[in-house]
Amino acid sequence: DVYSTLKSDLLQDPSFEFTHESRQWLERMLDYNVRGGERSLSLSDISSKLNQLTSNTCVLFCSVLFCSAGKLNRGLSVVDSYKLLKQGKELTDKETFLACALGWCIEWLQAYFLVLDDIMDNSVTRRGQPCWFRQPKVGMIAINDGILLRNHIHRILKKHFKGMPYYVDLVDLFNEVEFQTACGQMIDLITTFDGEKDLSKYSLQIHRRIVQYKTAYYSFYLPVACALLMAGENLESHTGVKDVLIDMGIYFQVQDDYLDCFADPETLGKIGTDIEDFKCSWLVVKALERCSEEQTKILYENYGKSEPSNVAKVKALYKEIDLEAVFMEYERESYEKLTKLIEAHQSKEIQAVLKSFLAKIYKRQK
Ligand code: GPP
Ligand code: MG
Ligand code: MG
Ligand code: MG
Repeated sequence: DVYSTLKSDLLQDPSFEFTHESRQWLERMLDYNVRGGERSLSLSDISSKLNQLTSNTCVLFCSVLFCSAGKLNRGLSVVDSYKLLKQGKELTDKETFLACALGWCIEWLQAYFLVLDDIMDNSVTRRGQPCWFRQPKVGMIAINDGILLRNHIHRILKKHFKGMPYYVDLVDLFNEVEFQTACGQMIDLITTFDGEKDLSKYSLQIHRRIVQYKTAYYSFYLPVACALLMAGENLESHTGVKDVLIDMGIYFQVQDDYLDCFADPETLGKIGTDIEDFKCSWLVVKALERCSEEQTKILYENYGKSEPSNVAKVKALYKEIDLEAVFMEYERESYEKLTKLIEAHQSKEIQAVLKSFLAKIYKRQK
């Protein structure tokens, strides 16, 4: 419901004279990228489709609906965190609306990043559907759509939060986090494309720096920071929380790197491109640590090439040195470390927020 309200506000924005065509474009673009494809069908569309199907195809159709939607983890975390910070007190309708609206602002931010990231990474699918720029009639218009998605965040904030005492802090928070993410994306890209393809420059330290900036701030710190501001807290007095969230974000991106190679693209909703793109992925860093001289040679010869035969050789090598087991061990250790850090925190409410976050991502498959 909140998504529909926000979308309809944006489609009636008085600062622009919409035509039928431009309104239609925007609506399709939002449903495709913010909601993620088929899930944006109305309930009556869905039930009329289901009526036409046999039971097997019905199950298939439902799983397609499920796969093509975003998980909304980041957005829902704002609402969950705010509830926990309110210590289980019933939220008013207004508070619920505002927490959901902030959650959607993060989903808008994510849509903006993904539309552009997919162009930069030359990706094929996202959330079980073709990347937006690969849609016929879209192409590089997707760049401007990304810019619009970015602007929508501030239109939503202005419309619904302008009178709030924390409005300036909220705007500043979104700007700071966007800046940090763009810097992370910059180092992800320049590490990959800087001159000769040279694997010897890749290390765990460089990987950590990239993922801290490109993923952790907007995916983990931002939702909790939004909830804290709404609850009237000062962000400066919560630096300990920030540190745990950044570590959690790093663990989350290591999972993303692992899934890029090892997950079933049907489940993941996207086809991995890290090997072809010569990315400084956690997997290649770990492989470099563990390879014999012979195996290192294979990695150097095949990493960063788009031919399927080269990619297959890298994947076979990853299996040979059992990177899956290395990842499982990393996952177990990270979970333990993060749990200890969380339990060291003095506030029980904040502990609950952080634990619910960790539970959502531990051993995720998509
Ligand atoms: C995830 O990297 C990082 C982002 C989506 C941030 C993009 C930032 C911009 C300023 C555009 P990734 O490429 O590993 O994600 P995925 O695997 O989902 O493509
Ligand atoms: Mg990327
Ligand atoms: Mg990408
Ligand atoms: Mg990735």
